[in-house]
Amino acid sequence: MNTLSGAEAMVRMLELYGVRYIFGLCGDTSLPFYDALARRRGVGMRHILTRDERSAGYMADGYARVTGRVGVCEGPSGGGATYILPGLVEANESSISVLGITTDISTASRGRYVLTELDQKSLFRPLTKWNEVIERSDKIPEMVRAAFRAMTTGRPGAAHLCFPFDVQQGKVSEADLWAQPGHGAFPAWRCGPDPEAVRSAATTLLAARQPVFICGGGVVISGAEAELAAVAEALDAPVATTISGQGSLSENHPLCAGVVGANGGTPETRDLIARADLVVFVGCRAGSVTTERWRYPSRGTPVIHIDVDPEVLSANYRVEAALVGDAKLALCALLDQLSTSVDGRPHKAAKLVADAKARKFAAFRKLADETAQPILPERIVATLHDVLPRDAVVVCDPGTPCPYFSAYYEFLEPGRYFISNRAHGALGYSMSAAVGAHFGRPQTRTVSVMGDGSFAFTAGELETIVRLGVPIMMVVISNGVYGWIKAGQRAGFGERYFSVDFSRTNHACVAEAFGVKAWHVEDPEALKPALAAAAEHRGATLVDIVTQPLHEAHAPVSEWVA
Ligand SMILES: Cc1ncc(C[n+]2csc(CCOP(=O)(O)OP(=O)(O)O)c2C)c(N)n1
Repeated sequence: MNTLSGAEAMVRMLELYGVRYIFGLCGDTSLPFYDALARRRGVGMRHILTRDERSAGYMADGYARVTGRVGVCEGPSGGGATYILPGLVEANESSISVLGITTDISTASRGRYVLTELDQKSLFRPLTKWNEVIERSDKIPEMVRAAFRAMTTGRPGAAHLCFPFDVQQGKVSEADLWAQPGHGAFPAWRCGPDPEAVRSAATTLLAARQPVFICGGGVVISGAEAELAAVAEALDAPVATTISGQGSLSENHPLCAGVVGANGGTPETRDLIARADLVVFVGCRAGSVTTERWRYPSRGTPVIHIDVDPEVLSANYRVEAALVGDAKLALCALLDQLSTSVDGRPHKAAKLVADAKARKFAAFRKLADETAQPILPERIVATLHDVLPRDAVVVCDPGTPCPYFSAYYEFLEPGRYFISNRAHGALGYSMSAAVGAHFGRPQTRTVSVMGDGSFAFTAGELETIVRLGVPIMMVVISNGVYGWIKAGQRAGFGERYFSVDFSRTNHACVAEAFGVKAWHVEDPEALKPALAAAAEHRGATLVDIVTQPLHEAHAPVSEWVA
């Protein structure tokens, strides 16, 4: 019988699942695992060494979002485990398949006050879809299979595997190493909805005069963009999206109404929802931001809801029809049902959408053309749209970037071109997620847009970017303030500004010190040349832009508190 060490078996299992990159940071409890990785150098996975385990988690997340493949990150026991956690939580709540491996002290040393000892299983229990400690080396293959099965089937999510030191050193039979085909990518083993629910949904839809779709992240995760377009066209229905749902339909499709909700929605897009006599939520939780605290649509509006997770359906709205299943299969089934009954419906939705967008973009354009100083966020969005290729991947942090890009940046291709960490919105996500996205789609221009608050959370990864030659473009919206919170103090707390301002940093100088080519821009006329040069440069770039703070801006935000 051929045997391998536990660490070798783990590496081989990940390879069998098609894992090409593993993002992580070293530690003493990881030494056998690193040695096994070292011995597969050049043949197996590539290890991407990060400067913070949080970043490793976010890189795995960004990689998974653009590829649809499981992202993998790793970190050591104790502090490493606590630091990798934010990446797993965000992925889990955003329905993205990310595996986090934390190494651990030996099982035999537990309870003896060994440095770094921590109950890692309990730490991850409420925050992951699947979570186990591997207690014995011979269990490694089946544990890895269980983790991949859980991450990729049903509602995708994150898994945590705790990998103790002695388990890494034990023996595993080579004959036990096999992977379930199809579980390296998500969603796997798709399930379709009850045909009776599909018939009921079709009848309700055909009786509606002005149905509107609101799509969440589930459409792009499921790859249901073509099916969505076909159903919307058959029904002549506008399609709005949540922030995560951007890319469900190309922004230049005549039925694409853009983002709705408190963060990125505008009065014009809200109006389309207010007029609807039926709303269809697809792969969307109908949460507080999307619905502006359940006001748009109003509670009385009839709702059809499609989601892979039955817990989501009817959580916030009473539903006329509940389609439990994968978005692609559900829309396909709906299309089949509709195609037998749709007959010459009046084509008025495209005009409604075009009018709403014309009004929204007229107001935007006026601000984008202003040459005020500090530079307006509108000008940054418009200029980036001008200089970036249409297939650029844009990763946005909370603060100014997320609502502004959601409202006004037009993604002209259907699919995953926009990424933001909408589950928990932790500052400092976008730089690392952009690195991961670059590894997933290396031929594409990947851009991270962050506030100066976010920059300070993640600046250490500039070293990773330079060391590995990752050619991402970074944009820092520099306003010297936690702007989102200051805007909240202005809107709801009598402008009693408290503990939100910080001093301005020259982020271009910081980036240059790491070896990144950088520009510092204060003059609105200098913005386009700097962004264009950064977009064209072949290596990593950073453009630091002194920007109007959010509390003074015309932000597309109707509520500052979620
Ligand atoms: C880790 C974390 N801590 C706190 C918050 C709360 N928060 C949301 S937006 C924001 C301000 C963001 O500031 P900055 O990155 O400078 O962007 P700006 O709002 O100024 O554009 C804060 C503190 C958060 N989202 N994440």
